[in-house]
Amino acid sequence: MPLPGVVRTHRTPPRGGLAQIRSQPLKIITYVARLDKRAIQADLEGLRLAISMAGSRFAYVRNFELPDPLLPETYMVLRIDGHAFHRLSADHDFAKPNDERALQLMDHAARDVMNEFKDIVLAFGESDEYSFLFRKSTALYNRREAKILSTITSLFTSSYVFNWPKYLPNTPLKYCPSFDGRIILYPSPTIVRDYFSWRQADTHINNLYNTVFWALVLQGGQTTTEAHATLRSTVSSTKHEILFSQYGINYNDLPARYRKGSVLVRTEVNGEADANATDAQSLESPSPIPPTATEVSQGSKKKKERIRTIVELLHCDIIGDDFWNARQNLLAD
Ligand SMILES: Nc1nc2c(ncn2[C@@H]2O[C@H](COP(=O)(O)OP(=O)(O)O)[C@@H](O)[C@H]2O)c(=O)[nH]1
Ligand SMILES: [Mg+2]
Repeated sequence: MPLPGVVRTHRTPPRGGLAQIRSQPLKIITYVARLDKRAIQADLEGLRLAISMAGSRFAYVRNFELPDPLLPETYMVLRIDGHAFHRLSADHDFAKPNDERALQLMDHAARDVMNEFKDIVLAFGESDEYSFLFRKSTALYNRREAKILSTITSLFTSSYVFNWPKYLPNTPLKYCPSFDGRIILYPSPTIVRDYFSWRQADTHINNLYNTVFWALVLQGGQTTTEAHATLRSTVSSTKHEILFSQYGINYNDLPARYRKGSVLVRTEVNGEADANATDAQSLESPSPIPPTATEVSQGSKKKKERIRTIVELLHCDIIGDDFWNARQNLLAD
């Protein structure tokens, strides 16, 4: 299609030919101007036609974009997991069995997600994974699954990469880490609790196994194959015994972060409290992130008390009742 405004000459040339043009330049300019306007109108018509064709002929492709709403009134848990972190941890010399710096980096990325998405009420992390619980009635992105999942997984990943140098300053990233993500819906508070119990039990089982395994290899001089064979079919108490009697390690003295994983919850602090200090201490981070505070005005207009909500990092038991009883809001509507 010609560009709007292109002047089409020779369609109705001025009578008198070139001589006329030379003798009456003003008239010719008027003629050209008129011709120009007609061309613009014609081209605009063509453009309108093309646009309406795009609307009618091509727009049907949108019908292939199917809605993907998550069931309302259900608890939503989003879990991300590092892709091929067995390899990534080896390629970047993570300490075995637990790399404090790498775990702190995971906590940092999870905190960034919680600071951005206020409908997340709880997060739990271990190893290369993090689970996020949304409040039951969340209407985030109209509960569109792909939108929620892709946005949060990508925010977590970009925070992980962005903050990597703060936690592992002497270990340049060799390639791009990535995380997969899934959303699981749970119909009842009991199942939500069981989900988080499952993840924390997994943390304990893995950590106990990995701690003994690497003691056998790094201190005991066994090959990895031998260490696996040593541990095959052993129960928990035997692993504790090997650790204590052969390596002088009391499992319960290991850092709570390794044994219990990381728990992120929102905690209210009043305006007088030093929210940053609380946050920094709990984060145990080399460069703590200032918390994004949700400020709520309370009381009369004259005297406003500020309630701030900070994301607090804990390494506590979440299988028993105490944690949940103290935070009834987590499973409320
Ligand atoms: N050395 C070390 N490895 C870790 C640490 N955290 C995670 N990993 C590795 O990451 C893996 C995570 O498990 P999984 O997701 O099943 O494996 P993936 O499929 O390779 O990501 C573990 O098996 C470890 O190899 C850590 O702190 N130190
Ligand atoms: Mg993984």
